[in-house]
Amino acid sequence: MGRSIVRLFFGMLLALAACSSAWAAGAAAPAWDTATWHVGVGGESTDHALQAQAFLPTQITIDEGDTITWTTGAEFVHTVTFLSGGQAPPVVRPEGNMIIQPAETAFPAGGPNYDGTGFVNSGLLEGKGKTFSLTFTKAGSYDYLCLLHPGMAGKVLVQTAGSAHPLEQQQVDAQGNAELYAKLSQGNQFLQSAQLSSKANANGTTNYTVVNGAGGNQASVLRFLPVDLTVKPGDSVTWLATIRTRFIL
Ligand SMILES: [Cu+2]
Repeated sequence: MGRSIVRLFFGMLLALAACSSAWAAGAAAPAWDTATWHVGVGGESTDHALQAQAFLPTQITIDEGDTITWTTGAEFVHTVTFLSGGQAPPVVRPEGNMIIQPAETAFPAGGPNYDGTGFVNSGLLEGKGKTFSLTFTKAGSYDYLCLLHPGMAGKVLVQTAGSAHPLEQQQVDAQGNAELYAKLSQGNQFLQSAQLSSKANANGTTNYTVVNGAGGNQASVLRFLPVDLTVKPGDSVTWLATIRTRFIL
């Protein structure tokens, strides 16, 4: 028993030696190391009320040949989309008596490599833990966005291959967490400062205004504000939309 384990161990050593000599012969060693980076897509409070509609962190610096994997952090829906100077496709489009979502918005397009040109889209990333990866093959500064949420934009700075990274992944994560905290705090301020507005009618009834959420630019509240409202028979409620979305024709 003991001897067979020893034999197995030496067998593995021999196999390793064979592999490394093949490597030394120059089979497939890359000229430099490439890295895979992680960026967050959105985040939320545990009750989903506060949403950060942002890439976390908003900006990242990588090298040519590196890959970014974006991962969603909220039970929400976002896209990771590079327009390369082109027009954003509509989120929805009327067709006959229906409203449809165009395939170019909903489904993945382009990738897995990006050289700064063309339309590259993750498609709808719905729910937490969804991923999208892209490898950057050319140095440059590239803007990207979420097709669904105005103001949800990010930037990738790609340095020439082999350049020193200004931040390591741990620092990128810390930056992303700080940005997430700031946006959720802003959302919480919207929630806490929500005021009930009402006006008295001549007949003695009251008209209340309930706001459909608040915020909308990277930080928002997905709740009717106020959350609870007590009215009397005869009173009326007006719901007021305040959050900007691209769900328009
Ligand atoms: Cu989004």
